[in-house]
Amino acid sequence: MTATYEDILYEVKDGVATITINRPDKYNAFRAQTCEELIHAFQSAGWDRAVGVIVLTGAGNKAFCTGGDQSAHEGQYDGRGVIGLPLEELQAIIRNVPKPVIAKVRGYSIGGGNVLALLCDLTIAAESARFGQVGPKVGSVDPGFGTAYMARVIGDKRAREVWYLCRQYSAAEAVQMGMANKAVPDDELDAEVARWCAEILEKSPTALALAKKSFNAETAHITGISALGLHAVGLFYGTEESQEGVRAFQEKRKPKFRD
Ligand code: 2NE
Repeated sequence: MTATYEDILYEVKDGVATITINRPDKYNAFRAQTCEELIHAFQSAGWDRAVGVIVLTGAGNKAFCTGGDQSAHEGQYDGRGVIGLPLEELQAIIRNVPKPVIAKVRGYSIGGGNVLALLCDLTIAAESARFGQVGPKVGSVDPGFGTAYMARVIGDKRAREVWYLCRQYSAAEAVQMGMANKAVPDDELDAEVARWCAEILEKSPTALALAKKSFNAETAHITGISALGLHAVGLFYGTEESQEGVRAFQEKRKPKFRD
């Protein structure tokens, strides 16, 4: 069955499934429907024997993904799940598909979008890429894979800096801190990712699946932290403090959290 998607593009070619978030006017932010479609596409690619590697990317050159769609967010997002997004399922499927997933990052990789890139097995970035978290600037946080797993990937002190200061980091800085594997000039990104895919496709699929599952096993407990944390975030979204963060972003002004 071929699925019809509105928010994403899905293509399988020469053993590579490419999943593209296709909302460039929203800097590829995800709404609930985007998450549902991504889950479906990852499930299709994950169990399609013709697919050996999955690439996640964003349409256009402005952004890979900028997290939850703030225009679909008024105390909650617009779908199911404790925060109105099936985010736990989306994060889980990226980890659970028995194939390497590569994040191909151009432009902004921000907020919940950066957590998706973090969860991919590998990240290849264009030099234009900008990485960062914005949750505490907009009354949110991703307290599970966004925080605890990030600390596992880039180190505890660095992860706290990323979340507490909400700065942006260049592609070169992301490589230096271990948030990305490689940075290349923008016009070489597609070819570089294709080379990584070709090398992976030469390897034993079962050995790769076992390697991926064994890497994941060590951080499997974060699923519990995430479930608990996102329930708390669902409650936080009902507060004036969180809603001030969303309003400030929509009104393009600094939030007044301490009034
Ligand atoms: C991405 C960034 C840094 C870009 O900044 P700048 O200054 O270059 O552009 P601007 O004007 O902020 O954004 C350009 C256009 O893209 C839209 C903006 O509203 C703007 O639209 P127009 O005014 O031109 O019409 N845009 C960008 N990101 C959007 C988004 N996520 N949703 C809807 N529209 C978006 C800057 O825009 C930025 O910092 N964006 C962050 C947005 C954000 O708050 N994301 C959610 C974080 S929380 C999250 O993802 C999350 C979580 O933490 C926990 C659980 C689940 C989700």
